[in-house]
Amino acid sequence: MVSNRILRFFAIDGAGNKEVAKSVNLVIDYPITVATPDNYGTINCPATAISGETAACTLTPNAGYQISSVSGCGTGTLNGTTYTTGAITEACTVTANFSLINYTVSFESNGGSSVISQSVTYNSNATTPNAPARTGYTFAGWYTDTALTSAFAFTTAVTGGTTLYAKWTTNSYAVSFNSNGGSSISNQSVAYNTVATAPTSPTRTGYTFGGWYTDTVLTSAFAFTTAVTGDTTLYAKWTTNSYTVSFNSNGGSLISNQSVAYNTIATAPTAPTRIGYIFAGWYTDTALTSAFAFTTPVTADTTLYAKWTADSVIPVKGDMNADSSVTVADALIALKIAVGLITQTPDYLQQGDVGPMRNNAPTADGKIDISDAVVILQRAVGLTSW
Ligand SMILES: [Ca+2]
Ligand SMILES: [Ca+2]
Repeated sequence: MVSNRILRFFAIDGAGNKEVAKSVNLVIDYPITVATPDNYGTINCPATAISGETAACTLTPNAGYQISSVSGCGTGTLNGTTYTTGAITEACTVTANFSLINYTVSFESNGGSSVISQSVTYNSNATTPNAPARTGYTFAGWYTDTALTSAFAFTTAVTGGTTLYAKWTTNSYAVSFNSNGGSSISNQSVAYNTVATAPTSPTRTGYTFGGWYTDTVLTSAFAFTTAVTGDTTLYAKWTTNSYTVSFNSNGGSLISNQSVAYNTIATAPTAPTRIGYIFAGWYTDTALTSAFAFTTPVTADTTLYAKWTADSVIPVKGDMNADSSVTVADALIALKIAVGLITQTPDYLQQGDVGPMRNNAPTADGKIDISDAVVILQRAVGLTSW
């Protein structure tokens, strides 16, 4: 609204008549002054304003400051940095105050535990927060870029809104191998959540490798497809080898094989028998020069050889078990040979071929059959003699 004063000029003649000759609008300009008491910014207003009109002023805060209040020259309005005064009807002053801006420093943990953002006054420092945590990773500092190439220094003054990004390095874990007496296996360094490589199986004399376990009592087998998430010790399992000890009787009675665990001892068997010979021990060589001691631990498949010395006593016919007498037991052996339960040997043939009876006399016929068993039985019970 304009409320200018109107100046009118009059002319008066000699008769006193007056006549309006001219009227002029007088425009009143009022001066506008500005005030920034805290000096944290400036105001730029028109120097004057026509009475009744408004004026637009531009406010410019210093770096890091913002407009906190502005008033004067009527009831003005602030829109952005432009302050529009009210209708000016007198000389007036526009006064502005400024305040420091607080900027938010926020933290993007990139998979780690969250970090609370900070409100930091312009040109002051953010506080170094406690390092975030992330399983399997080690915190490696805050960066100002998502590519993690520009490290942020907390001694750097904050001059704007800031987002910091956490950098992480993947932890590596040691996978070590306890061979439990076997050949040693090198440790492996394995990145978090990746797998170890199954090593070449260790070896151990007398034992067979039975896999890797995660526990000392060997109950939990380890799968090398399992991702490693911490230092890991694996334990080798072993099964004891068994070895066969076999006995070559060298013509004597058969002796059963023995299965003997590595590094334990075989059991000395009942001595074999051989018609016309006396057993003289077991040997490890066919030449019968190295006697075997049954106190010696077995560490491999072993064959033992019987040594025999000739018996000076002439064996009695019909004595099949070489005990120097003819009994029912001898007849039974002959019977078993006759029916195939026992293999006929030259010794058995020599001792046992006493039948059949011919002309009431024992008569060898080159084989052992039922008749021989009968004749030996007759001799055993005293029905015949020789
Ligand atoms: Ca006998
Ligand atoms: Ca016969």
